[in-house]
Amino acid sequence: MQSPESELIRILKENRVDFISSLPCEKIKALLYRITGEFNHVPLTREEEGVGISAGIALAGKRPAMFVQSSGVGNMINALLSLTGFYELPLAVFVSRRGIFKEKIAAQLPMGQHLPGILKGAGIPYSVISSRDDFGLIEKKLPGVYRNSKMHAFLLSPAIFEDTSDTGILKSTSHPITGSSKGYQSKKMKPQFIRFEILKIIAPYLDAKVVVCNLGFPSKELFNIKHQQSNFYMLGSMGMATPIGLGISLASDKEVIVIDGDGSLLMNPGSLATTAHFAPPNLTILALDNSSYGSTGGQPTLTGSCVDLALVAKGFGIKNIVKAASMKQLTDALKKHQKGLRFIHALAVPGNKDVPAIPLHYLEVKKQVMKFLKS
Ligand SMILES: Cc1ncc(C[n+]2csc(CCOP(=O)(O)OP(=O)(O)O)c2C)c(N)n1
Repeated sequence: MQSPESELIRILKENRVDFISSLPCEKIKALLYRITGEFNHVPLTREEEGVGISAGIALAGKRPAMFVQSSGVGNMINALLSLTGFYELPLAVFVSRRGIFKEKIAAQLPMGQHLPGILKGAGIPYSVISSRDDFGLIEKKLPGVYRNSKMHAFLLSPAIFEDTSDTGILKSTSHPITGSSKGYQSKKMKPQFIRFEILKIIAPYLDAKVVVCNLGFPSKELFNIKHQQSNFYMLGSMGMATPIGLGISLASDKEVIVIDGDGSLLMNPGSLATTAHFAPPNLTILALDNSSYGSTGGQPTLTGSCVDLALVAKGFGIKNIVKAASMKQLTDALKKHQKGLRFIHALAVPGNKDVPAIPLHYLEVKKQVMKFLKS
């Protein structure tokens, strides 16, 4: 029997889908790996952007499709309604629907569970695909998407990919589509450490500071290296680490350190402009740049090919910017603290440390951070 990945790819090819844009979800990482090699693939920085790109593709007479996580649909709704639906353009959106099957991340529940209601309320047609037995529904609906210029969401349960989402091909570090680094990093700036090692190096400098930590592995790793009551661990809301840190730094005198990621900063880069505008003297943004969506399977981000986050921060108006890759560069960047907003671009090699989940309830985390902020 064919794998579910192969079967889906066959259906997409039979329907002559030309372009697939995606933003990763861990539950469909094997499928995404195949798709990047077998279709014209557009790696996205934010799901909403894919709606625009797909509209352009459709205007040019080609057939677009998207693969996103249920959380990402939240980022797409306005564009789906005021662009795709409004102009009657075709778009098939395949959604990795979280929060409904063996979900370990509590923050996935609200979007994942409410998704059908949200789509229904928005008048976006959808099909629930609970298992491979439902693939017939995709075969039935997909031709109409392109024939009648309609949008349709296919809500894919992680149960479909349960047995195949961790295949050997994913162990490869090369990537078939976005290509290798263009090498903006000089030799002196060659990344040496994975995220976990960088977090260990910087841990002593986090003492008694409010630390807002990016979702996924960064938070789990930080908890296992250095938990303190002033650590705010994100579980969802990708792209919000810097905005949360900015909010705290505006409303409190405490020192704040945001540990953000390249994928997350690229999802919401405008927050660097807002941060530069206010330039809170008590805020440090540490952009942990491993050129990948590390928490969802290591898919490459565009910092590995064309984007230099330090230059992005500079362009938005942040003045105090340091690039760091070695132990000395990292510790120097944290030691030499003049007052003022600073942006530390920490270069890392891709990779996660296999650490246990955070055992604290998220409301307990909130309570501890608020208590610290009040103290
Ligand atoms: C809106 C949205 N889209 C996709 C995801 C899935 N997701 C969770 S973590 C993550 C990767 C984050 O990458 P990055 O910020 O570079 O941090 P890293 O894990 O590499 O340290 C993704 C894509 C999500 N949680 N929310």
